[in-house]
Amino acid sequence: KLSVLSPAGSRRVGNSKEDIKASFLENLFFGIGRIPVLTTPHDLYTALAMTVRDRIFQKFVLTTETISRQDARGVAYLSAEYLPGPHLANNLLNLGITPQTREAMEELDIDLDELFDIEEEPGLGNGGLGRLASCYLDSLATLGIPAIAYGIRYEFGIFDQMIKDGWQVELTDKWLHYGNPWEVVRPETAYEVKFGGRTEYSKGPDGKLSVTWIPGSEVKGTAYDTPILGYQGNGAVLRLWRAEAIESFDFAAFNLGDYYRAVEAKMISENITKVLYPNDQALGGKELRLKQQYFFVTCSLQDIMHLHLTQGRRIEQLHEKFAIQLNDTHPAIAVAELMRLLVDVHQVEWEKAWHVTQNCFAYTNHTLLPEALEKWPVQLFEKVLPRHLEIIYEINHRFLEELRTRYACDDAQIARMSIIEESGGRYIRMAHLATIGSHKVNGVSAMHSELLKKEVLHDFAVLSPEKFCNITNGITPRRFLCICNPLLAALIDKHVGIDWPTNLERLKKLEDFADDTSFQKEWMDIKYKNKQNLSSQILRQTGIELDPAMLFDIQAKRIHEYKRQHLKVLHIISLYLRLKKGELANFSPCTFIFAGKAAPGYVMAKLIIKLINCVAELINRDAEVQDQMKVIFLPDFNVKKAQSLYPAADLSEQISLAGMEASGTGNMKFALNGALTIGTLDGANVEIRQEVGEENFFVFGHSVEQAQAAKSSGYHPFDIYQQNQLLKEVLDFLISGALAPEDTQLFKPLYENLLYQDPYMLLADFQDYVDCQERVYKLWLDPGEWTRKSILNVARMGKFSSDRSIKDYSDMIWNVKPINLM
Ligand code: 26Q
Repeated sequence: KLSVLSPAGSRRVGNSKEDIKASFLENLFFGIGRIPVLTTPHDLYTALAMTVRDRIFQKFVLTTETISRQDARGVAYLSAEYLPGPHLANNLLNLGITPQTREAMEELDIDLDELFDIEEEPGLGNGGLGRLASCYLDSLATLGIPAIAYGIRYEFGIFDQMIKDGWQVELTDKWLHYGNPWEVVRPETAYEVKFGGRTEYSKGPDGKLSVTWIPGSEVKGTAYDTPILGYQGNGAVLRLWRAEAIESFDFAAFNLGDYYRAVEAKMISENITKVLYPNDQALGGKELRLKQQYFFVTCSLQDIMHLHLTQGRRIEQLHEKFAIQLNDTHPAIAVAELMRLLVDVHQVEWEKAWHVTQNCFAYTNHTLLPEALEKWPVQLFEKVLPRHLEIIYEINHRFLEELRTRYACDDAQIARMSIIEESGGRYIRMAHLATIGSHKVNGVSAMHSELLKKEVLHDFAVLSPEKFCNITNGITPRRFLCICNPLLAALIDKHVGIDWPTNLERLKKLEDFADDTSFQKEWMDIKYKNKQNLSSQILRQTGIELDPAMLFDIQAKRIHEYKRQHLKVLHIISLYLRLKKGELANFSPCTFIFAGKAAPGYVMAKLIIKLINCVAELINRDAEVQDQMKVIFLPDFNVKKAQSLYPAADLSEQISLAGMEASGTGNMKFALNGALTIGTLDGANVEIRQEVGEENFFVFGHSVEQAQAAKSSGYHPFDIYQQNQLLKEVLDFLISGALAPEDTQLFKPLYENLLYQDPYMLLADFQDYVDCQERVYKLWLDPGEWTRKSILNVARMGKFSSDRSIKDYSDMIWNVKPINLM
């Protein structure tokens, strides 16, 4: 008899200033239960979050209702990582109630921006891949495509970064410390997860062989739901799994009456979702990581099957109702797990099950780096997932048989394509499992998708070319323009109308104003204000004062050798040395800002952070260059910090060695906020340059082909060092003692790596980079021309909306459509 509540007119979901104020006060009283004098700023934040949550739930319940009524085909997005960023501002924007909420708070003497500042963001990812998943969920919700995003509710997300003495120090993330008002726990939505043990074969009464997996241990995964509201309308859900102990899971211990060991094992079982692995380009092989992956995959697949079956459908039709996307290989065990659930649990025949599996899954690859391709030692697999190893062997056996008979492949090719790597230890190649088990495989930029077919998955692409496609990454313009750059968003509203956040191609209209000097003036003023705003944040955080009139040159991303933050450092040192010698003729005063975390075990990346801070220390203290340059390392880069960096950038650094960055998405966020890009022909840079026009993009460096040619004909960085006077001076400066007087050898490892190996070819690109920067400084001297290019960049970024990406996925891979809100 319960029908969906539609509390129209109810204060609890009313959208007027008065309604919001009334429910805020109610939540403060009934939801927090504090007397006024004891109310903390955090209480105010929570009360407002509760106020917003009520309004989200109203919309959310309606969307869910519509989806189930229409029996629509939907998407299940499987990702080990999400980086949603702060929820409050985003939800206010999507509900369309930011202005009246601000006023309601003002009437209570509360500054809404201060409440925004209080929110701890969920750091449930490392970087690009996790943030992409969140942009995609935002677009799925906005477009009204039925979607559930599945993942892991890490108790400790990505570490907080502090800088001590110039070195990165990691602190544990405590995002749940004050509770999380945005999620609801669903204790009745929980599934059992088995690990280890062995398999047993038995013949049933019908003579069929059936397999039983007798686990060594078992845990339970409980669902935690966060409703994700789309812009002005629909909703999707982020369902994260938390590992919990179940009674009697350590059978052996219980039978022996070893109570203490059983309790200890209980604690161990809850470890599975304790912490996010902070590596962004895999350093795999860890048992707990494999358990995390399997844990969230089986919970998600069991949940999908449950949803499917409770709608009264047959299990053999699963692929007709669900498209399941694998965000990289982290959830690739899903291929074997779905086969197990279908064959062992639901007694579906192998061939039928395989048809369902292949038609459900599609796989997105995010990397070409060989060291980042996930592979698991067979032994470890056998220990943790014995039944899955058998299933993978069977999948592989059938696949290799087909290669032999249908495609007449030779042994060498069969060895190359096998799921099992046999040379030098036996490993399971997760990319092969994902590719074989999917009906589509995509790369994340045009260039990356081509390289994927040419290199990493070449054999597969030759045999099944129709399986491969490209879907260039995108970013949500709601968070990365409306929220982070309200002044620019308002200016755009005024000149192109208000529907650009969901039709980003509308920005084209800005081209009409690119030459308009009064528009240029407004554009510059906004950039200046955004730079002022960032400067005051940096002053608060680092004590360093910046001049917003300087060119703000920013590189913000994970610290990685392939991303070449140290190339930027070499360039800064070169400028400094030339300035000191009075050799720098046309230079524009510059503030160089770095931000990003290094994986805690990545020694070279941490040394690069130390190097940046040593260079900053030297330059910022040198009175002679005070008006010319400043260097900042902004600690603890996360989504919130990112939102104040992008709008303040004049120049965006996208300088990875060509062929290394699958796509990049920071490149898009900077350009959408009016930064010009200096970049290599790598990842999505290629497409950004194509869109904004070659004349509005600073390109430099070796192309992929040139880099490969240089490497195969024998790359000798030492020769370049000897031949380039400036470069030699810069590199020698690293070990001169000027940077680290107390330890002159500190940067020797970096120095030697560059001179004798230089795997990412910094030396090969150095001079071209320096020359290209000179062109940047020359343009900066002409503010009108710079601004014209900045406007054109924004105007031509339409392609990079994640709405476009999601439409591409929907048409090319998922075959799904928006629900009908009728
Ligand atoms: C795997 C196994 C064990 C431990 C950690 C991992 C792991 C975790 C995260 C491996 C990789 C990642 C993240 C990768 C990532 O962020 N890749 C980036 O994805 C972006 C979105 O497609 C691209 O724009 C970037 O170019 C790509 O580097």
